[in-house]
Formats: sequence, C-alpha cells, structure tokens
Amino acid sequence: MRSSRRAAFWAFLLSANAVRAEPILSPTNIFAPVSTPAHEVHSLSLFVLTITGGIFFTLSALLIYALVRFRSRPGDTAEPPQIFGSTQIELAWTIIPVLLITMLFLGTARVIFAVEDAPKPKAALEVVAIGHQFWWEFRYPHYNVVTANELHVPVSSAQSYRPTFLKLTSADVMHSFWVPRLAGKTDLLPNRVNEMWFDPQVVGLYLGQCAQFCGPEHGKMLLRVYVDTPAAFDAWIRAQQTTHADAKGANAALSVPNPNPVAGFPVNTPPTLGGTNGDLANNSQAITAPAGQQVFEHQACINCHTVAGTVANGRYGPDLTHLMSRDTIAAGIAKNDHDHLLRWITDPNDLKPASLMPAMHLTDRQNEQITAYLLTLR
Ligand code: HEC
Ligand SMILES: [Cu+2]
Repeated sequence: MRSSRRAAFWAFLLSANAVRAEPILSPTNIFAPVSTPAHEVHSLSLFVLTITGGIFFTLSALLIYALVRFRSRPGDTAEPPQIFGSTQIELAWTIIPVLLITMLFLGTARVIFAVEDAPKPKAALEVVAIGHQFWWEFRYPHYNVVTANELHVPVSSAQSYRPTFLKLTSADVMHSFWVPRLAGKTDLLPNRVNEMWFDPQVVGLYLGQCAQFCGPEHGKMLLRVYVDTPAAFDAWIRAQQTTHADAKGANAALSVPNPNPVAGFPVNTPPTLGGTNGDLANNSQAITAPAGQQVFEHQACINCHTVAGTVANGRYGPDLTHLMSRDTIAAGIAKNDHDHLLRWITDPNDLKPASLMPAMHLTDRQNEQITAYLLTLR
C-alpha cells in the first residue's frame, strides 16, 4: 500500500517532465496542457519554478555552509572579525536580483500579452458562459443553442483551426471558470463580461471546477468540456437545435395556450377550459412520458426550466430541452440516468444539499411520471 502510494507520487512528479506521457494521472492535471493558453501558462510556470528553485537551492546551500563552517567550536571564545559594508557584495546582491526579476517580468508580460491579446479569427466559435449558484449555463448565440454544465467545442487542429472564445458573466455571485488542461482561470462577475479563449488540440473530455468560492455548493459546481471532432460537433449542434412539442391529446388544452398573462410566470393550477375529460383520470395514473409531461407542465418546474417548443420557458434553472444529451446532472455531480433523475426530482438536497432547486413534494407516482418524461428529452 505504502510503496504503491509512493510510486504514484513519483509518477506524478515525473509527469511534470514527461508532459506527453500517457495515461494522464488526473483529468485536471496542470502539467498536461492541450491548448495554447494552457501551454503558455505551463511553460511560464516551469520557467518561474526554475528561477525560484535555483534561488532557493543556492541560498539554502550558502546558509548550510555558513552554519557548518562558522559554528561555534569548543575553546573558541574570540569575537569573529567585524565587517562593515562591502561594495562588491552590495552590488552583487542588488544587480543579480534585479536581473532575475527583469527576466521574470519579461517572461510573464510576454505570456499575458500572447494570451490576452490573441486576435479572434473569423472561424472562432463564440460561446457565452453564465455562472449560476451552482451550475453553468452555456449559450451559442450564432446557433441559437442553450445548454448547461457540459460545454461542447470543436477540436482545433492545424487543418481546421477553430478556437473557442468565451464571454463570461454571472447571474448572481462571483464564479471562476477553470479547466486546467485548456486555460488559466477566468472569473465570472455579475454585471461584467470577461473574455477567454482556448484551442484544444486533442479530442476528449476535460474536467474543471468552479474556482471561486460562490456559496455552500461551490465544491459541487463541476465543469465538463467535451472537445469533439468537427463532424461530431456539427452533429451535436444540429441535435441541440431541435425543439419539442407541447403535451398533445385531450389534456393539451389545459397547458396551451399559457393561461397567465404575465410572461414567464405561468400559474401552476390548470384553468378549467371547459369540458370534462374522461381520459384525464386514466392518463394521469399511467407512468408514461405524456402523463409526465402533463404533470411537469402543471407544476412550478416550468417557471424555472425551459423545454424549447413547450410552455416551459423558465430561465432560473438549466435548460432541459436536450437534458438526455448530457452525461451528468446538477453540474457534474451525478450520472444522468433514471435513478438519479428520480432522486433529484424527489429531493435535490439528497444529491446536492443547499442546491437552489426546491423539493417539489409531489407524489411518488408523479415523480416517476416526470422522470419518464425527462428521459424522452433527447
Ligand atoms: C425554483 C426554481 C426551480 C423549480 C421550481 C424546479 N427547478 Fe429544477 N433546477 C433548478 C435549479 C436552480 C437547478 C440547478 C441545480 C444545481 O445544479 O445546482 C435545477 C436542476 C434541475 C435538473 C438537472 C438539470 C441538469 O442538467 O443538471 C433537472 C432534471 C430538474 N431541475 C428538473 C426539475 C423538475 C422536473 C421540476 C419540477 C418538478 C423542477 N426541476 C423544478 C431550479 C428549479
Ligand atoms: Cu461557482
């Protein structure tokens, strides 16, 4: 056990030198950059580490030498010779640090300008990232696509250079976007738009984490960036652009049109739009997607969530239009499958205490029905 842990430790240290060594030990390994800004930050950090490490070892060696060489010996009672000033030493310990600081300054300034002032090519993909307590919203303004927590971007190879440029802002408090293998951190601030970019060169999944304490569930605000081949990315965008139909059938009249005149705040109780419905009782018992959609559209769910093409047009929580195209729910904390969805809807606090989605206190049957409906949102 101990030796295997030690082996893992050394393997971790070695990965700093063998950057391209596979497998990557951690999906957030800061020593394995795959995108230009991350490469720049990585090589700068090694440069700074070399200089500061050199200073540390030189000074430690001098200190140890002085301690050993000039230690007090038995019978040695004489005062050591008193030296008052040495122009040579004064000059040396002024000029050498100034040179070192100048090197550090120039190296850092070069990286800052290379990353911050990088021109935005015409082909660049634009994404707006909005931080929420405790999840991420991603908007693709040119494609009219909105998704949550799982960002999809195309790979940026020499043949098709397509970097991703993010505009970052926040809906509430400060957050910070950090996917170590792609780029340095960038804060998301309310009432302000920050920018960052990356050009991932390897297809794959890159993990990250909100890097600015933003409340009790900050630690469960994870980030997933999927770098797709250009073809896979286009297919993903096309799939995200489709919308769903409103609840159909006899009961549809209850949810369409939206009975509440105040946009965005439909009432939860269905209005009686005339005509009793024989099917309603039967339908409302079955654990089926249409029954689930009925329940969903008559609960407060639609005040907070959007399902494009239906009455659900809330903006407070993640867009659910293509919920099932995501691998995880609630910002990467749980697998997106039947059981976790059911647990989540029954009581979000079970999976993510202090999450800002309330437990809706529906019946078990209604929760099962809604889950059946959610599973159809592909
Ligand atoms: C008061 C607003 C609100 C209401 C009402 C609400 N939700 Fe949510 N919902 C949220 C928020 C906020 C999140 C994100 C929580 C997080 O990840 O921290 C969320 C997350 C979700 C998720 C996970 C989405 C993802 O991609 O991570 C699902 C599924 C979901 N809600 C379904 C429902 C259903 C079904 C209902 C009705 C029974 C409902 N919600 C009612 C606010 C709400
Ligand atoms: Cu956060």
